[in-house]
Amino acid sequence: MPAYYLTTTAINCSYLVKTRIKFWRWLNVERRYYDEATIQISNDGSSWNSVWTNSDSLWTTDYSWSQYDYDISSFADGESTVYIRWVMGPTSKWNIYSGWNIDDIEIWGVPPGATPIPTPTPELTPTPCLPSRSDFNGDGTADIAIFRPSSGLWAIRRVTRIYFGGSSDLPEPGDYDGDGTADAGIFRSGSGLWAIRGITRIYFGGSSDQPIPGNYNGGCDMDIAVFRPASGLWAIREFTRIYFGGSADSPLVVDMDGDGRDDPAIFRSTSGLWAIRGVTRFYFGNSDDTAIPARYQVPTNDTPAIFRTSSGLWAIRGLTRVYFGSSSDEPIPANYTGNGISDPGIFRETIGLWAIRGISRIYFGTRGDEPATR
Ligand SMILES: [Ca+2]
Ligand SMILES: [Ca+2]
Ligand SMILES: [Ca+2]
Ligand SMILES: [Ca+2]
Repeated sequence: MPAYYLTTTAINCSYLVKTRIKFWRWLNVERRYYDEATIQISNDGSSWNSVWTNSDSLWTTDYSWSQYDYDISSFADGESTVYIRWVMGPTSKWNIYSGWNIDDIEIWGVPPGATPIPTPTPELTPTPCLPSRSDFNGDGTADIAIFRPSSGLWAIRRVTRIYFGGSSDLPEPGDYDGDGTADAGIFRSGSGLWAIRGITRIYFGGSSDQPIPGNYNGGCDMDIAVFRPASGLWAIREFTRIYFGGSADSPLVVDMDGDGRDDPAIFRSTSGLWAIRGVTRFYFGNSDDTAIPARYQVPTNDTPAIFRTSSGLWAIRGLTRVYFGSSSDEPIPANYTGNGISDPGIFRETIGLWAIRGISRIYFGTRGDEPATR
């Protein structure tokens, strides 16, 4: 049998050190000369390094499940893309055994700067899982993408062009099934339809609601949710219904405490109030401003920020103030480079310009298009 591969999606370890992989195994193979069983690691999905390989002198004969634990720090620490694969083969055609059986795969690590790990009972934290909003090909970067309501076109730069949805729909991309790639999805406010391409069609919410998908309940998947300004209702599908904020507020979907779950939040531009439910309240910005929180400082937490349309100011709380863009632009901070950090970027719909600060200026899309990058 030739080699077969079981490969993970890209795992973001950019905020970890002392990274390890743990899993349970039940493996039976001949010695390596006849049957090869290996675990490999890669930062790009094409160049692979060995983590473990079976013995060339002894057969591997598991007779029960056992947990194994390997140090992958030399390839994983601080890396935004880490792929791991289990390889079965090539094998001989004689003496057929069970091969790999694996279960309960976990990535462990510690944040840099934490106190040294005590032994023999290390304090380890699992990697938070962050569903991508607009990484349509799963390579770790937010992709530049537009939705054209007139035809339902989704054009995703260097990835694909598909038709999904139409003129009465809002583009709501995100990884709704948690497989590591963002999915094209739309919300049709007239009927409350959510259609996620290849995954689901359901009705949730109605014509007075704003779509606010996010990852509220943890896991790796985006959760369907709506905000109803008149009553301040947050309805999060298969999770909860709460009241927070009201008609004067812009709903924000943010994870400022970095626990891997988005929290309901509002920006009240009349007073500059930010209220993050159960986390904090503070004042930042004013009535000229649009709230644009994103992961400007670390990959695991959103940082408050505003875009001042009149002047093109980006004010990122506790970090910086820069001028980028103007009143004809839509601010779109996103992880354009794949390091997990959001870079300021703008889409100028009138001419189809995408300008990513310090990185690139390209033309993609045209008048009437809506950006589908998040
Ligand atoms: Ca991508
Ligand atoms: Ca997906
Ligand atoms: Ca979720
Ligand atoms: Ca949170």
